[in-house]
Amino acid sequence: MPAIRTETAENILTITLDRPDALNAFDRAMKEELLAALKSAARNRDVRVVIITGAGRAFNAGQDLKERVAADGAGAGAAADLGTELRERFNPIILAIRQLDKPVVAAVNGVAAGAGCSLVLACDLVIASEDARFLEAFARIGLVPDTGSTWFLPRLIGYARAAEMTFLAEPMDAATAERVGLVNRVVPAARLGEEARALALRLAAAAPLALALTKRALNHAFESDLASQLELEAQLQAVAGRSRDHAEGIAAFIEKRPARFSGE
Ligand code: T3D
Repeated sequence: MPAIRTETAENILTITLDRPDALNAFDRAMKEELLAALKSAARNRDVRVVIITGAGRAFNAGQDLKERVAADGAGAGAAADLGTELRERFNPIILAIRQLDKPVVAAVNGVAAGAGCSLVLACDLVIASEDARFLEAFARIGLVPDTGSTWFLPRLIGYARAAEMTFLAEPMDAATAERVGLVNRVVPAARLGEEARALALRLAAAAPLALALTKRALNHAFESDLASQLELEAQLQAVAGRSRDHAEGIAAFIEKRPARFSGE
């Protein structure tokens, strides 16, 4: 059985992590299927936005610890080279999200723990149900936060909060996550699907090339000094300024009508 479900409609690819009995924990199949879906989204011009969500009551509980124990035999984790697992299976997913030149929205329906929390942090926008919880679970099992958590967390919520969240490994509720800037907005559980879709539709109607170039600029922002970032903006704007979408945006403004962007 596939570990994820995918559906494309109205230029939105929805990826549903689909192992609800294991709280959608990452087994080998889920890692491979999620990476394949993201790569396919990169190639597919019909896809303008990606939503990642979870089936059942959880978003994702991180690495499947039962699969890890089964793979290690009685050694309960001691045998696996987790560095290799990260380099070969988890990290490519995070890089695929950051390098995808389309917005990725996490629709967090429940608990996001371990690498599941990291997955949320890597997305461009996060919309969370009131039931969502965010747990940097790693310290509970004697591990270091991985899959990008140590990179994203201090940038998103500051060092002190990142240290508290990772050292103490206590869940953060949705309201707190919204207040500290870990998520964009919190909505009632029953409305998560429609709110995520409404947000994705707005993104799908925006100029695709402009969003792609904007994501590229934002990706660089934390790494560059002001002068370099100003130069990058100038280079990207030169590209955007030559696009049909820019001409269409201006025409739509003058003609007082909604713009129809093609991505060209
Ligand atoms: O190993 C490597 O490859 C290195 C990379 C590591 C990346 C990581 O993600 S490490 C972190 C791994 N994740 C965790 O440590 C989280 C483990 N889960 C939990 O702490 C809790 O389940 C939750 C806080 C997420 C939710 O708690 P709760 O009380 O709502 O649910 P529960 O009763 O604990 O879990 C429900 C079922 O899901 C249960 O199965 P059962 O007893 O009904 O058959 C539980 O075992 C299963 N489950 C939950 N998390 C995982 C899992 N099964 C396998 N792996 C899991 N991660």
